[in-house]
Amino acid sequence: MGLLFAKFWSLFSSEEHKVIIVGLDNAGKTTILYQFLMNEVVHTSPTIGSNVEEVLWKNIRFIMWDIGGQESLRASWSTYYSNTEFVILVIDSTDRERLSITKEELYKMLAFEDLKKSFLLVYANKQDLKGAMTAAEISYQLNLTSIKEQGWHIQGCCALTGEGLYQGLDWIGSRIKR
Ligand SMILES: Nc1nc2c(ncn2[C@@H]2O[C@H](COP(=O)(O)OP(=O)(O)O)[C@@H](O)[C@H]2O)c(=O)[nH]1
Ligand SMILES: [Mg+2]
Repeated sequence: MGLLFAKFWSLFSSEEHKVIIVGLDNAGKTTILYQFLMNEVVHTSPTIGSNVEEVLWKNIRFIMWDIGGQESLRASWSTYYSNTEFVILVIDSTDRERLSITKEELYKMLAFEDLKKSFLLVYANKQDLKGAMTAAEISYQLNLTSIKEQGWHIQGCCALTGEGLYQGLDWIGSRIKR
């Protein structure tokens, strides 16, 4: 009953929060987006280069863009930035070689005017795999403490089981003024 009412109520609360999910290819972005949808499925429309879905979490309505991470697509990330409240950066925690590329892309992204007021959630994904870097290690490698303009948070997770994903969403929820 409570859930039904929450769903009903959300139909009237029109406020949407735009989220973009970025990261290199194979990081786990699409897996994460579809884990969120198992919670509340509203709408699906795959497009070339990105997936966009509406996700309802604790009465908060998110529009989440899962943006392709292949090298050829990264240049177009900036076309998704306007009105973005939250950036979710997904990292394959076993991919040590490409962490520096992620770092480069991250700081390029944060320099955009459109993202100056957004919040950054970093998912240190694939924590289930042997040899995965910890969230603390990734935070250090990415030099997250140097980020002053945007509020940020890092969360270890496993997209396959969903572990850690909702702690991340809870942090996002805590940044929303209501
Ligand atoms: N072991 C493990 N594999 C994962 C995890 N998350 C994603 N994967 C796998 O990594 C591959 C890439 O995932 P995908 O979501 O397509 O990555 P994307 O390119 O960032 O969208 C797939 O084979 C996933 O099943 C995880 O937490 N643990
Ligand atoms: Mg994908």
